[in-house]
Amino acid sequence: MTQAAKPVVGIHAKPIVGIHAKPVVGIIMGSKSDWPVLKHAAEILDQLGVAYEAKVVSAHRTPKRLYDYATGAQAKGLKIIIAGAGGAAHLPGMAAAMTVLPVLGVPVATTALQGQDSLLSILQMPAGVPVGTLAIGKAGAINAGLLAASILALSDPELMARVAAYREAQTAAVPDSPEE
Ligand code: RP5
Repeated sequence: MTQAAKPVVGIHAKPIVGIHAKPVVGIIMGSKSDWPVLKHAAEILDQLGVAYEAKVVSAHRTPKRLYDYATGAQAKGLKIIIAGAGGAAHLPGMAAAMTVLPVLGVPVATTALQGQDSLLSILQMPAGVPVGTLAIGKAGAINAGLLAASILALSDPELMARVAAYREAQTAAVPDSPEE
């Protein structure tokens, strides 16, 4: 029997005309304890109106769940996987090994080595199976969401406009003076 991954959150899609109702981004994480970091990717996708799903998929604790998720991702309509993990952090690389979808890896800081272990583990993929590696922690999760949206926007002009508007709002929010 297939070991189904229990969703942490379901399918989030803001009612913006033209977006996909089905998840196109799969956010996976090695542990529920990674969610405080990975939720920042989810929040960006919410803001940009990109439908996603988020699941706990551990490479070492639930290897069959990972196999089923990665091998089935393309067929169920996912376009990009964001994979976050801490420690040895083999989840992004293992997921990438089992799908040709782009995999964006987010290193999660754990207490022992502050995420440098995860960063190097995710980053140093041998040639042939890429993982697009983001920064450690919250910044990496936010950028994974933004990068996923930019990739999807290549074939979705309305999403491209929303990504551009996000950037413009960000620029407009930067004060001239630190005392403003
Ligand atoms: C990794 O081990 C997870 O990605 C998490 O970052 C880390 C610790 O997991 P827990 O012990 O908190 O479940 O697999």
